[in-house]
Amino acid sequence: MLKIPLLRAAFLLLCFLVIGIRAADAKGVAWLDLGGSWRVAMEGSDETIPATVPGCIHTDLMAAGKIPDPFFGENETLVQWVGETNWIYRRSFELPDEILSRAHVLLRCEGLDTLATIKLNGTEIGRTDNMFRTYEFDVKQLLKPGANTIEIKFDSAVQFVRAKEAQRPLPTWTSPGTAYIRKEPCSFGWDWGPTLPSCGIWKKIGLVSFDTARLSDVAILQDHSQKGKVTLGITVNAAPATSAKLTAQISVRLGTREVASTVAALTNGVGQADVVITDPQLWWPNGMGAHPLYTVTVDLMGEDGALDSTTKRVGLRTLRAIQQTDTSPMHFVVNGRPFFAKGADWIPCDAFATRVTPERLRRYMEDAVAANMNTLRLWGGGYYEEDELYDLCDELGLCLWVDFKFACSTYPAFDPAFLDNVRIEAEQNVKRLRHHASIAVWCGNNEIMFFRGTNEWTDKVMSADDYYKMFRDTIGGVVRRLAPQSDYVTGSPDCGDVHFWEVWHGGKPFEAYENIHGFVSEFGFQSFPELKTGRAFTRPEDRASVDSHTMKYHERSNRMYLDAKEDGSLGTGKIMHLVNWYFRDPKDFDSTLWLSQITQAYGIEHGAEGWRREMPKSMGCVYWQYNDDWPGSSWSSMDYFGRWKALQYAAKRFYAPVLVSGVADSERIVDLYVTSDRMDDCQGKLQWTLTTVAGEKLKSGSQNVAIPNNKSEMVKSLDLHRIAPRDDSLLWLKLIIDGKTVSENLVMFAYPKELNLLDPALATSVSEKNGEFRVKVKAKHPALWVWLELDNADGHFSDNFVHLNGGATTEITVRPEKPMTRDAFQKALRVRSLFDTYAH
Ligand code: BMA
Repeated sequence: MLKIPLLRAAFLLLCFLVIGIRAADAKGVAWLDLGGSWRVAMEGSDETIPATVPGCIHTDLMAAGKIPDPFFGENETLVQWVGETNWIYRRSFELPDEILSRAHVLLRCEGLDTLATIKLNGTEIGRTDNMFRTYEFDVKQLLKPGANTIEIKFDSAVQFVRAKEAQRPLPTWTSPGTAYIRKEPCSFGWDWGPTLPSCGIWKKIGLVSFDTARLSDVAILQDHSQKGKVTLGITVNAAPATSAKLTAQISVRLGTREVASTVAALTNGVGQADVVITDPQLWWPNGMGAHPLYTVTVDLMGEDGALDSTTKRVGLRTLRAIQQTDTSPMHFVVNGRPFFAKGADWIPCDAFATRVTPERLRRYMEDAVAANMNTLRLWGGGYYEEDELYDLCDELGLCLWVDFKFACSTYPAFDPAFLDNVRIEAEQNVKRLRHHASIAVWCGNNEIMFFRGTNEWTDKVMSADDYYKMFRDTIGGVVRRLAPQSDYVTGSPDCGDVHFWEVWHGGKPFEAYENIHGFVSEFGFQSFPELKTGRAFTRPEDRASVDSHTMKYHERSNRMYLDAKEDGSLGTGKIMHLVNWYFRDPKDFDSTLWLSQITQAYGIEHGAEGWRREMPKSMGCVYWQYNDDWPGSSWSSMDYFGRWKALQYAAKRFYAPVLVSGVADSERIVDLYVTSDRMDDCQGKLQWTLTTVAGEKLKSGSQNVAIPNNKSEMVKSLDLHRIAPRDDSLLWLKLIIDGKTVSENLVMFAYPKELNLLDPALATSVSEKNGEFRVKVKAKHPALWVWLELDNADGHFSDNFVHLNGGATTEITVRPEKPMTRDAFQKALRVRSLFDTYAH
């Protein structure tokens, strides 16, 4: 008798180890994970290779040595056949009895990319066509005890869209026909990323089994109308609807302390309860306060005990996106307080989404906070991000502008089946994400308003009717119904936000930013990545110049536009045009890369400081773009490897909670501004020093300033006409609060290229403490954009690209990514400034 249970236990243990079954737990819902090792083959071929699930065909082929790394050189071109091919994923699995013995057994696929045909034990159970949806199939009757097989065939998305486009072309700026499929738009290529449309099981897959019912949805609304308390209105849904007596036990915790609890009875699968939280700890964006999160646990109880359980973390806040009116720009309001949105536009951080780890996401989000951002816009051409990203933004106080995944194209809203597919996609993602404190606004699409015509579709536009049917009624309807406390806008820039592209696409200089105002949700300028990143995708000969074929191949701008040049020379030319507009000729390849970054930082700072200065006339600055999905030249402030470009350091300064800045007119009258995003009023001391370019002091002064909260004010006007030669003076600004320098800035009266800088003779000294290095840099003469770099090593730099007055010293802390001896550090350290990028 003893033998059988022992064998059973051994079998179950084996199942656990082999396929990661989470055995039927106390809560009553069991999950048999079908991720892990699969095999994949080209349709029609007997040759299989190992596959990893979740994963995608490109990473499987790379791991098997069947294709080269598409990110290197021009390999992307060589692997285009992968997207043209149909692929079949297969595995077998052992089925433990307790899965099969349950009343309900479902195959749950949280992400299939994209045109999938699923077979279980040889029988087709369904077809899917939307990578953004979760699909479930009732498979109880098809499963058998012991060995079972599952097979998922993915048809080529590239061939599918080609055929659709041939039937009826859709006006677009992107790859023709790709709007016909609900698949990550930018996987077909974008003006910053490669064309690598993949396929595969890109999210979790497994069997869900349960008896009576399980939780199908939990919705949480917040009522802040009464002082001293917040009421959570919680609606619990269970499925299937059953006659069994069900209740939901609801508990709310702050940290480990339970702050409220209640029980709701369910009728026809629905229960509702209010939970009152007294002395609520409010959630605030980064820079405005803390970001406490309350954990709401819902236990679904049947007559015999627990059936299912879920937790959701919520932040107690109201967060609104107020649309533009005649008198005020679009702006965010948190807990009744309007605030200036400071941030950048997020794109997928890898062309292969399945390679993105929670650790990588954490780093990006922490780096946004380190750059004093409070907002990220999750742009519409990527995919709906994983829960981890939203969790991080909740924890860190980053407000999210969430685009639905539609961008730069018309979509077949004339097809009812397509609209229905979109509706379900929107419902599922809104339900999954709506509780996150970080979500400030939902937005139907990116830039499709530019394709909105009048009555009819033409070869250039979609009908206004279809536009509104899809973005206002279908998607907007879902948000209004499922997330009624969130604001929704049909598109960006549909709601009075601004996408300003006259500098990059229009070829104007950075001063053009002065002509626009409001909530600027896109504007940007490209730069080259630094040499270490360049080495990751080029051969030595490609690094002879930024005009080498491979360097241009990794610059994608303007391919999407009419003036496209396939070889990337247009984008590279645009970078160099403004480098030369503001700076002198860089002396070599490496200097060109860095000088392009300095140019980018100089330009974006010009826009950002201007909009912050004029708040509340402008209330948002979200630059394009935060990150990259492959190594190359782009608008990003952090490259594919997460290396900070000069712009990211500049952002840290121009997004500082309190900013000092100056605007000079052609007569050298300089208006000095202090802009505060703080919650409280404070006092500060403003210091200013006028020097020659050689560092000789011409004049200086200081004054105490009262700094009101959430306000920007001009605090002083200096008339330097007589004493400041236009191209031979620099005005150094410093703002001190409570004895601490909170903001420093530099006003120039001429373009940097007009300044005859002297060799600053930078002197460096290094000290080490606990693996961190303190680097002191002293300049003999004014040094602009002083930066540290580690050869062949990465590290975290407390600051970089700083301006140093003659005789001044700065101290930068460097934490190498991998431990380094002091000797190795000193050998790897390079300290340079603008002066070093020119030939002398
Ligand atoms: C914007 C974006 C993107 C694009 C970027 C740069 O309009 O919405 O589609 O990558 O410009 O051109």
